[in-house]
Amino acid sequence: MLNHAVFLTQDTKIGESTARPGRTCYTARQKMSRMSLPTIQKIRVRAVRVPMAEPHRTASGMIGESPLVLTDVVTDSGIEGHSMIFTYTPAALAPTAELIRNIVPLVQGDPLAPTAVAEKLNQRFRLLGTQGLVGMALAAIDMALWDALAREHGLPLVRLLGGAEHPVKPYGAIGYDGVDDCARRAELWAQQGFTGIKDKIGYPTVAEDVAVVRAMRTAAGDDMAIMVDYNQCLTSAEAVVRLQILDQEGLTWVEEPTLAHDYAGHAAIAQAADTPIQCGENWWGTLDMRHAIEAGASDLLMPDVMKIGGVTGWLRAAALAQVNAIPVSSHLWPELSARLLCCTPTAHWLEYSDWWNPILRTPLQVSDGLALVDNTVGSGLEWDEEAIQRFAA
Ligand code: SMN
Ligand code: MG
Repeated sequence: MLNHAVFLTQDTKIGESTARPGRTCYTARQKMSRMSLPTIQKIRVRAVRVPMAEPHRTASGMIGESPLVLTDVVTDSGIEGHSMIFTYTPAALAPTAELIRNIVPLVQGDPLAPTAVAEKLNQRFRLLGTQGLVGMALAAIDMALWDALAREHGLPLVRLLGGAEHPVKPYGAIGYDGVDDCARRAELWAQQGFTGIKDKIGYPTVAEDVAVVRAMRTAAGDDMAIMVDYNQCLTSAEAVVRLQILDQEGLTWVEEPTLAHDYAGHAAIAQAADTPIQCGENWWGTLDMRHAIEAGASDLLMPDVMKIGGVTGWLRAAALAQVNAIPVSSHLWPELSARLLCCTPTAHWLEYSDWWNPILRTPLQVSDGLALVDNTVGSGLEWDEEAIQRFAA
């Protein structure tokens, strides 16, 4: 129940009660929450470097560990909301954490109202821009605020957003690991019941790309949905040539064949290829997404909950996808993304990843090829404090 939404209409002030006496009985806690919104009291920011069991290789570089910034918003009602930001490289870890800390004074004392805070912070950073580290810092705060708001109401995030939990379809990730390793990993995902896998390609020749795809097909079976990801490594002209060959392989999508922000280049590739083009993990905010849709750059959409602007950005992206009738998949953040996909009208695939499990007490569970969205209160993040201390940066 989003009582505060009632208070934020134009003709009522925050904290002003609109309850009509005698009509409804409220508990003391409900009365409190109708009286006033909790406010942001403090924000704790920590950096960790979480080791990965195996490095993840792509055509555009390797991820050998997870540099994460953990943000905890504490309200004056004693509620804590958590979020996690992935900085890809340790070089960006300390600056991102510092940036979030520097933003704290701008929101301290503000009501626990994520979309209002997002509007305010986006306005504050208009001159600098909200891409890059600024966007990541704002998303850290947004995601933690939504978690806190759900906890404040004693609700799972999905229910706070008006949805109902249900299992979502995950796919497993495979790196740029060559024919034998990719086939072996494809078989492992199939054995675990996964119905989709995504592999990194962009080998020196398209013949090698095809060889890897065929080896995975043989290993995983004809029913496996196979996606491939070029991680932006081709020119659009090269991509047109390669995709016309890959069109024979029955792929579910080809991801980021060229530079993520080359919408015209992606549109040309999408025109030339039959296989759906998938983009989105590098779009900063819903305006990038709108430009990509308008350009015809992508047949499918996969916003990244951090780069798209946190939960607030995701909800807007989901609405944009719905009015354009385009399927939406997720990128990393499996716990939060699974919940958001439950509230996304055109939900498609969940990208499964266990990279951040070492610091989570309740990582996302997958059973019989489905990711299970449970009804725990909040957005599904509970810290393993001992592990966080061990991996502190
Ligand atoms: C990816 C994710 C995380 C690190 C590097 C690359 C990616 C994906 O492109 O789609 O998972
Ligand atoms: Mg990708």
